Amino acid sequence: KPITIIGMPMDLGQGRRGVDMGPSAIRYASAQRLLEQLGYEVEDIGDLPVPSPESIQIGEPKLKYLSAIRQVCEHLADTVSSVVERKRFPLVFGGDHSMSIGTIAGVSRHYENLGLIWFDAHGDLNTGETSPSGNIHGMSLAVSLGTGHTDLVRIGGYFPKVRPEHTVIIGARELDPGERTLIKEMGIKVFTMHEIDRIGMARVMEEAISIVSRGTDGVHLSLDLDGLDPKDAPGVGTPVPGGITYRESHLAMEMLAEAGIITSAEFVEVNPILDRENQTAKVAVALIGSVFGMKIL
Ligand code: DIR
Ligand code: MN
Ligand code: MN
Ligand code: MN
Repeated sequence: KPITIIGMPMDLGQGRRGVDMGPSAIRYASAQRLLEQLGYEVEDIGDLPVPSPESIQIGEPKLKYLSAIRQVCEHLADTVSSVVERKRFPLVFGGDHSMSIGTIAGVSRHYENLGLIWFDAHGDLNTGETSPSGNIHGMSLAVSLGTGHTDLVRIGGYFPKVRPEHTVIIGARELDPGERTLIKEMGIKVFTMHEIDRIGMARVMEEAISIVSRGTDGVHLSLDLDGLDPKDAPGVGTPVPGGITYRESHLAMEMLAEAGIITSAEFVEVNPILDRENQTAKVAVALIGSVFGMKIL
């Protein structure tokens, strides 16, 4: 399937500068060339506009930049949706994780039941009420499941975008109290670092693939680079030690490629200002290669 790259220089959903340069960093690491070498037809439609935080009001401290995030996510949803309509694979480069509200709103429109893989150190399951930070990048999974501020939940004009039984989280190791409650209430399957240590990434992915493909007609991969260990992916705004290794993350992507289930993907939270020699964007590109079928032999 032909691929369309979309850049989302979103940085309003979190507190550190530089993540708006994530799409440039991923492009600089030669994402398009790698995909073309793998035999794909690739177009890059550039970056969507995002206002700089200096130019707008922060608004309500429990939901920082709510109104601007809603607007840019509506725009991203329409853009992603038109890519799917054109029978192309949407591959979105971020940008902080609040952008997923838009990506998923655009994709889910085209599927009866969308499966979702949330690869992250965090749950992103806060609401304005439970969030310790007021940062919307920590709320985007909750919003996609239909929980949170109505301006966000209704992006794209419908909700929820995904159901908890079609969602898995992989790599979690830092969850807030309200997020744990929501996981229990909704019955979301979470493969924490404990499960990855205990049963290994191969079995985790077998189980994850079976959950997200059961009763679904498409699967979105939302990969937060902070899911990886900060030793392998230092260029992220909220690093948490004890994460998924470079090899484990490749195995996960290779197993997704073999399963052939992924219908859209986004790689988020790459922050080149906090990085070392663009290492994190390079890891993102290597993982993109694996999801799209790159093999060692
Ligand atoms: C924290 C951090 N749970 C919050 N979340 C992050 O602010 O809601 N998500 N960093 O990626
Ligand atoms: Mn995240
Ligand atoms: Mn739908
Ligand atoms: Mn995270």
